[in-house]
Amino acid sequence: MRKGWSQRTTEQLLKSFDTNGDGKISRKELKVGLKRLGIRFAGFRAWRAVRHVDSNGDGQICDEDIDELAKYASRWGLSITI
Ligand SMILES: [Ca+2]
Ligand SMILES: [Ca+2]
Repeated sequence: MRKGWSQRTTEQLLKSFDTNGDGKISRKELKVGLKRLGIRFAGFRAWRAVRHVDSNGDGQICDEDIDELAKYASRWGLSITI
């Protein structure tokens, strides 16, 4: 885990991936967001992440899942530049 990593900032970053503004992050939105950050294997990571954190199985990351996603995202070494 990197120094200076803050879960709340990560959550805000992840929420900014919600491009259609429905309050949930779809697998596609996550993929696009990760790509934008220059994360490699964005599609694969997005797929794994949604499978891992999606609690109700609708394929979308909603508010209650985003906490888990932020924890999960720390594995990617997300560096926060917002
Ligand atoms: Ca969305
Ligand atoms: Ca869900």
